[in-house]
Amino acid sequence: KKQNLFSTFVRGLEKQQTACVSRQTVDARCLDPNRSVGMCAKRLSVEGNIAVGKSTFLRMLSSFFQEWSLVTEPLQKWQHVEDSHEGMGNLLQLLYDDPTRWSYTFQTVSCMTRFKTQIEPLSEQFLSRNEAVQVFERSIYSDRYVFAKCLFELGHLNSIEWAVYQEWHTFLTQEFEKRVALSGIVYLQASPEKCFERLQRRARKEEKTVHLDYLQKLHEQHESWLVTKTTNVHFDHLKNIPVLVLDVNEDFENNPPVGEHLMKQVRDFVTEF
Ligand code: UDP
Ligand code: D5M
Ligand code: MG
Repeated sequence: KKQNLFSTFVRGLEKQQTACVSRQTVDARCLDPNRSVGMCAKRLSVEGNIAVGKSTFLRMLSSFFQEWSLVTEPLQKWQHVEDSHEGMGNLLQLLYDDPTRWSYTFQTVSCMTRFKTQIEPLSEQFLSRNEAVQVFERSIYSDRYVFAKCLFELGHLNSIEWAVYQEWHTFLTQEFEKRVALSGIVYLQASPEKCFERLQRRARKEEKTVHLDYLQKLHEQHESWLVTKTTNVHFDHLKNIPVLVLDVNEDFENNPPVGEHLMKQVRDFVTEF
């Protein structure tokens, strides 16, 4: 079953690659030898712990920067995975109910859906703008350097699953390197306690069993990857990527001056590259 998922995934990627290559031939900005293929737009990911406020932040970006393209996390796809026997399966629920059984499967599906969204071709109309900016909620990189790594360290991925995962993640990321590369990362940083408070307020049914200590572990993974940079990353384009760290402990959703200040920081960050 895992193998089937994987071959469907690779076939899907191949189809999308053909579509994007033909689109790129008509986009003059992509033909500029100084702009690498797939980097026709400035591409950012918004990273951060569960319930820190990423989706809220993307909604705010979409109202401040109406021309930008915002791509939210494909969460609904994980909640409705086709199951030929049972109809639909909720992989997020399965993951939290039995992480040791489902972590590897979850990583294949979450990474596959993120790959698909990251390599999705952009419309010519969008690319022809003076400033084409695309923002993703998380990325194939946080999948690996935050979640998969954390689940391995917690023992929910065994060493064989972790090795297999890393092998295909490296292979696909290298194959699609320019198409999945990002120009920058915005890291929404808050204490695990603040995230836990927001997680409880949001009360997503699958996340009832998420405890503070899991958020603490994920927080440490984000800090090692994006702040202290002690995580060993395997891709050159990711090693020196600009990172904007935004402290979002203070409520920005219901506090316009705080929200506006964050938006301005993103605006300045984007104009830097
Ligand atoms: N939230 C909040 N204040 C903020 C940002 C978010 O109260 O400044 C709330 C938001 O309304 C939601 C919860 O925190 O109930 C989690 O936010 P979101 O779903 O955006 O987090 P994500 O998991 O996407 O990071
Ligand atoms: O993230 C949505 C939910 O999905 C949250 O419960 C974390 C979970 N998630 C996202 N990516 C992964 C990976 N790769 N492994 C395990 N769990 C994951 P939210 O932060 O609420 O937008
Ligand atoms: Mg979200």
